[in-house]
Amino acid sequence: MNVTSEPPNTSNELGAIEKKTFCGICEATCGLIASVINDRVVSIKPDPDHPSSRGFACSKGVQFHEIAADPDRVLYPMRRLADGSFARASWDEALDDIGRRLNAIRREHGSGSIGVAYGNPVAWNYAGGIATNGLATVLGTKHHYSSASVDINNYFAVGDMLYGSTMANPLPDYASTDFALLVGTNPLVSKGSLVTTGRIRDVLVDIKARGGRVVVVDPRRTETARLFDHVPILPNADPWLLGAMLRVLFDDDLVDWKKIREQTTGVEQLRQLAAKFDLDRAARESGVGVGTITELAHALAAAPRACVHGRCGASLGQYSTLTKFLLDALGIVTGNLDRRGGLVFGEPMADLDAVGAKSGGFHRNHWRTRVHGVGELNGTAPMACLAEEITTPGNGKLRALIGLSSNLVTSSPASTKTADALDQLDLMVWLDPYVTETSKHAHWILPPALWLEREQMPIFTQSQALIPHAQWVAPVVTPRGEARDDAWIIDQIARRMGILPLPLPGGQLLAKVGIRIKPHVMVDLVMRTGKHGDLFGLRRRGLSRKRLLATQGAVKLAEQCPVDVLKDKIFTKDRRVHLGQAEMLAEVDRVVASDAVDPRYPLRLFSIRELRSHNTWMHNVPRLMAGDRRCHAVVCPADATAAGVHDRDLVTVTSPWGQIDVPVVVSDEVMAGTVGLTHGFGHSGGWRRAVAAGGANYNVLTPSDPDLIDHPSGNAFFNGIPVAVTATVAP
Ligand SMILES: Nc1nc2c(c(=O)[nH]1)N[C@H]1C(S)=C(S)[C@@H](COP(=O)(O)OP(=O)(O)OC[C@H]3O[C@@H](n4cnc5c(=O)[nH]c(N)nc54)[C@H](O)[C@@H]3O)O[C@H]1N2
Ligand SMILES: Nc1nc2c(c(=O)[nH]1)N[C@H]1C(S)=C(S)[C@@H](COP(=O)(O)OP(=O)(O)OC[C@H]3O[C@@H](n4cnc5c(=O)[nH]c(N)nc54)[C@H](O)[C@@H]3O)O[C@H]1N2
Ligand code: SF4
Ligand SMILES: [Mo]
Repeated sequence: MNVTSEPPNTSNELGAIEKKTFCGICEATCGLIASVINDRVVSIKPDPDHPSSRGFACSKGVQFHEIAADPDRVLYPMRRLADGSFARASWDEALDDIGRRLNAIRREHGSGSIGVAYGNPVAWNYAGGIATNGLATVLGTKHHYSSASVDINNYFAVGDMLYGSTMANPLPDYASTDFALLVGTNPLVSKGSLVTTGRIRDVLVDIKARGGRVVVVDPRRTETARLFDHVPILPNADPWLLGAMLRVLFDDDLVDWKKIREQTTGVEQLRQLAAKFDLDRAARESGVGVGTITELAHALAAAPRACVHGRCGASLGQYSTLTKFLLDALGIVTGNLDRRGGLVFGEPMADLDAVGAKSGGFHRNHWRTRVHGVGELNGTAPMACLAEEITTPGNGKLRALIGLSSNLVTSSPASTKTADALDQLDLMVWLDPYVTETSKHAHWILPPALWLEREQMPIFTQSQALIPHAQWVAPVVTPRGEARDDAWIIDQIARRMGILPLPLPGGQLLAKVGIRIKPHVMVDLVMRTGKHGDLFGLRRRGLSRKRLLATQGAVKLAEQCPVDVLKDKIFTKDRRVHLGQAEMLAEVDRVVASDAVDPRYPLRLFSIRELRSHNTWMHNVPRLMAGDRRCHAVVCPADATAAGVHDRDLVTVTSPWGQIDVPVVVSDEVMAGTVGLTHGFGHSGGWRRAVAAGGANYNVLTPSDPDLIDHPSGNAFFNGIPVAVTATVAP
């Protein structure tokens, strides 16, 4: 790997300065070139030289300057008035008031009554994320809520069980595989998740082009499923399919005993777990026939190099840790772990995951939540528990909440309950560029800089890139108005409490003598002393923040992820993969004992993502909302007839936990017995176009009862919600 400094930012024919950066919206983390005139981004285009995205960017990335310039954007600290409206204040007024109130709450109720919450965009905000984690760590609070618990907690739990660290997670080596089994992921739209590769459509199409096979297991004939072999499945039934496949592998002696002996322990327990899946019942429960289950297992075993990958469809059912465990188990027992074209481990620019794993920074079940005793994961409690922690009286009740980049009223379970609970907080401070259905509940909304306006390194996606690369970029433009870095805002709030928000042992002591270590120093230190680092000058062409900031674009670290590295990449004491997991056996027993369908709610609901939406927050951009874009449900013709509804009708979707009205599309792209629903809609607050887009909030229909979410990880239960669809009766 070479780092060479190219000439700094170049200017184009219009006199605009061109600056290379990377997109901070989704996990593809595409390389971009922003054209800047007078400190304003006027256009964004893909970077053809980026080693991963190679000239690709989607409509969201190249429109992002419209968000930065959005007239509805919050640009100043805003105080909520008695009538619910917001009035501009100065930073000093805001921070002094927040500090005073936090200190009063702390004196009276202790640090444990103060909480933090963050959502998805923190994954592209290394400094903001470190500062917020630091604040929670130093406060020693259990009230630490992360969107990982509505997304990927099941991955963390499986990492902990199989590989000895919540952060250890193998990646599907798409570029060299012969067979890819995709379960509950739609990369043509999402651009990939928990795997980072630019041009993912091309990467997958290439598998087929070189004679390989891609199988897509999904209740909907998605954009991805249309290109490959589609296996429709009922939502929330993945453990049945995957468990039955595992059973076939053992029963038909298709497993790779040599690799199992080399790499793992506990295979006998895994075999016993698989034996609990009856094939005929699996077929009934999942809607996938015994013939298909058997054929898939045989194909997976027969492929010279095969990989498996699951995402939201496999992560947001009721037994999501078991689902992910079974998926990995399929890859492992067929000998595909740590093999080219199989499941491989990433090569990050700064191996924070390894440092965290070795220093005990990542864990599971070290403590339990106050109200329902749900186990923590990486020091965080599930979003599903947030409302009850606010509303349940007693010691340790959550009284003050500081949140950033989270629209949890829309993105977390039991939205109505959550929204009501927020109003009971003594103090709510929210860092968000918009007055959203969440931030509108806050006493203070503080204006964050957006990713074009802050320094960035890809803290989250660096360890999951299939083409390992390094990039660290300076802000492209200065923040608009009085917006400030999230990290700066958190630091200022913490200062008012006499805290340095850094999750570093010894950090507080140093701060007391005036040495305040900043997040970039921490990450730079890990990078410089790591495999690709400059070792403070000892390695002449190695990485450092300074050198990367001076470099235009990204630096390729390797052509592909390494193989034969298992012992360096996992953290179990014996450096083996632990297949024998009593907790998973217990989960299988729960699945096997699960109830039959309640006839009042005969259909199963699942979530749909769209290309021009991003979770809950891209509905205010005119060009992304062009055309007839609406929140909608999708049912198949037979289910529509049974419910007496027609294409474009307004329908009422009812679950045991809530009810919403949405327009319906009748289409055979969804499997019979299921209802697809776009999520992330139903806005209120000050983002006018998003509010005007209408629609309803999916998560009004989802439960927060801790018994109903995934037990081992606390991950939310969104897909497979029992529902009924009826024609909406006019009021
Ligand atoms: N029913 C259902 N619910 C789901 C899902 C599903 O599939 N179905 N998916 C889940 C998943 S995977 C996720 S990740 C979550 C996502 O949901 P959230 O975690 O809530 O994240 P987003 O909706 O992406 O954005 C949250 C907020 O961040 C603000 N924001 C954007 N950039 C910045 C920034 O730089 N700084 C600050 N301070 N704020 C910023 C935006 O204005 C927005 O209000 O939703 C989950 N909810
Ligand atoms: N355009 C766009 N891109 C995004 C996002 C976005 O909102 N818009 N969000 C980003 C985020 S935060 C994330 S986490 C990723 C998610 O990345 P993905 O998981 O790849 O994206 P989804 O579109 O949610 O794909 C999940 C698929 O699972 C299917 N599914 C639902 N329930 C089940 C089930 O029970 N079993 C199975 N087998 N399948 C099921 C759905 O039909 C859907 O096709 O995308 C990221 N990228
Ligand atoms: S695919 Fe994702 S990372 Fe790439 S430009 Fe679009 S939103 Fe940004
Ligand atoms: Mo996500």
